[in-house]
Amino acid sequence: MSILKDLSTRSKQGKKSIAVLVDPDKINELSKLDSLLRLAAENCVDYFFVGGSLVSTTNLSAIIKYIKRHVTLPVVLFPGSALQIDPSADAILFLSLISGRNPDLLIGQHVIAAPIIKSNNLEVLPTGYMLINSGKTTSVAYISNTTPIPEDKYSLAACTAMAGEMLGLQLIYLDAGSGAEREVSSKMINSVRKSVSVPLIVGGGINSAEKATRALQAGADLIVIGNALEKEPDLLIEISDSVYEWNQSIAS
Ligand code: 1GP
Repeated sequence: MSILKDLSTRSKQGKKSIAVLVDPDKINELSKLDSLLRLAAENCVDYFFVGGSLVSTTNLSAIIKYIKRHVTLPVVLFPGSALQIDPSADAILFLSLISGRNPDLLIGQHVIAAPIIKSNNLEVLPTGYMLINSGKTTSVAYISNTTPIPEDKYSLAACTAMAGEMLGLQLIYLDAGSGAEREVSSKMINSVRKSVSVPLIVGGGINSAEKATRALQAGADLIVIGNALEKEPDLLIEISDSVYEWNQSIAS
């Protein structure tokens, strides 16, 4: 099944998913991934996301191949630019940064990327990408040269997501930015959740099982965890247990 179909089906059933984010710049040796890969295989992780707002190393392809060699989970590109396209992944988040007004990230990079993506087998996941203010300036806000949506402007975020859905985007990703001081609030997630019916991805600053659970309760379908696992890989066990319990309660 395609990743998009799988996510939509799970979302309609109320089932939650987890993506582990790997930032290539943080991986100076592939073996650094070993404990995370083992934990992902042993727990209920659904996807690996690979990418970053600024990737300055050339190991993207090697990392994707290494992940695919060790686990059977789909690898999804989470690119900061058209430079981060790699055919060894399974899919690409085709991100339009709809919270910002930088034309290059609304449509420009996409024009450059389109023929490259078309010439290989990557599944395209058209995604409305929305940055939410989370405290101090994040790398993604700085590099994208966009202003995140203020964290208390719930209807602004809801209308942005609505417009994205009306434009045909099939996923909405609310991101506080990697390592954010404050994760996206429950109220913000909830107001966006109520405004669209496409699956909702939430990430940035989720560094405890409590925060992960709060995001799921507020309406996130897929939570993305990166930074926190670099410091504490075992956190994945706790988060995965909460997601597992949630999904079991839906099944029964
Ligand atoms: C960032 O949503 C992702 O774009 C994940 O954020 O690294 O803070 O988990 P963290």
